[in-house]
Amino acid sequence: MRFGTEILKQADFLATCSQGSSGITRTYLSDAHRQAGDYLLGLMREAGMQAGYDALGNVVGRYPGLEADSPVIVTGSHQDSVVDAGRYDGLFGILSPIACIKDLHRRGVRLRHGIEVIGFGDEEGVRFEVTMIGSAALTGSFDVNWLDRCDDAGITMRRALENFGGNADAWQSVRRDPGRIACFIESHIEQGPVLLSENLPVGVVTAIAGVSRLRASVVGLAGHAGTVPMANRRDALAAAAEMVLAIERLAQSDPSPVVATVGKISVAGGGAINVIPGRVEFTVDLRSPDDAIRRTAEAALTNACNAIAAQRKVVLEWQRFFDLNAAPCDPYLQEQLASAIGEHGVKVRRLPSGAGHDAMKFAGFTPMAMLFVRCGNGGISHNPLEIMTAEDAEVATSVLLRFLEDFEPKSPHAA
Ligand code: HGY
Ligand code: MN
Ligand code: MN
Repeated sequence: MRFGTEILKQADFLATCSQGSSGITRTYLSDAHRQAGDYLLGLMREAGMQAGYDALGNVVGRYPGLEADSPVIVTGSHQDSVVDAGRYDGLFGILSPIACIKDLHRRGVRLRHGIEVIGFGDEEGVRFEVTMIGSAALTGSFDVNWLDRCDDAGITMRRALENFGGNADAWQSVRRDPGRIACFIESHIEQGPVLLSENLPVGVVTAIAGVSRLRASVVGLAGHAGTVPMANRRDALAAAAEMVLAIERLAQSDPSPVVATVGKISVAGGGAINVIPGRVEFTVDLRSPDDAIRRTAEAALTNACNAIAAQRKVVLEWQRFFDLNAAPCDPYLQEQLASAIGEHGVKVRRLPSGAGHDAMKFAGFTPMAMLFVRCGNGGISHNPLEIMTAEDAEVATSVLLRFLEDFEPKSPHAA
């Protein structure tokens, strides 16, 4: 194999770049981020690229093309992870293009267009609860207020950047001119069961689901667990629990493809075994490939929770802190990916992405496309059981290389 075995070995090393005592967790601007970033820079330089960190800690590698003033192909994915993650989410989309360029460099081949590979420092949003920081900065939607957001230890993003060796004040230098970019393409594990169930190694993404993220704060009345009669309680956790189940029921009953997840819930101060919880916060992650359906679902779930709050006499406040519309993938690029797949004798399967990706930030900024690669274990992801094979890594990387080698920007006159 030209690529697959090596890529999985590299992913195995990157899995050791982790914080905490067990599992894989690599958050933005952490020591683990630095360790993984340094390793990726080494791979990029070995592949003949000029490589370094940008002001926000993204890893950037460049492989110049024959035509210096032609727009570049940008590819890549995120190097951060969720808590207790798998080892391929994001990273495959950085390692695969590096392997492509290493192959071109070995053969002494330069393509017409330059290629830029980016390892985005944050996509999951674990540390500062804003996601896709790197791709947002590249495409002009970075919010300077994010620099003042604190992590759980009270460290601001600004301070974390200084500690990392970044430069918070130079965040605008990360922004790209869309006129200098021919397209953005991201390779990523599917994180779902479709390719696995149809026994296909790769697929072409048609669109990425839109996502709303909300934080609910439920305020009741703390009290003595032993003395307050049940009928007199305004128990914030019991109210939140009823809301969580109502959200699940609404998403389950919605005939359209809506998914809703309450991923975090906490009692203020951590709670105590003998105190009726007075204040609870929980998050909602709501997704649909159709933005109108997502908006309707969001109204339905907030109304249902507001009704529960009224009935239980607790105060419920909502804060929507993240909202990204569904991102269609460029049809022309989908065609180019499809022909690269066809040339490998693989049936072309088009499918939507339920998971969010950095590629979303490029929609409307530059033509964007995604290549999915099969993952095993039922397609599980955001879980240490996430798995892929060297054979599939091989096919996906070979398809990406063919896409890069054959890339022709869509002519302005093309239909
Ligand atoms: O949440 C997502 O869909 C992505 O993994 N950040
Ligand atoms: Mn992820
Ligand atoms: Mn990902």
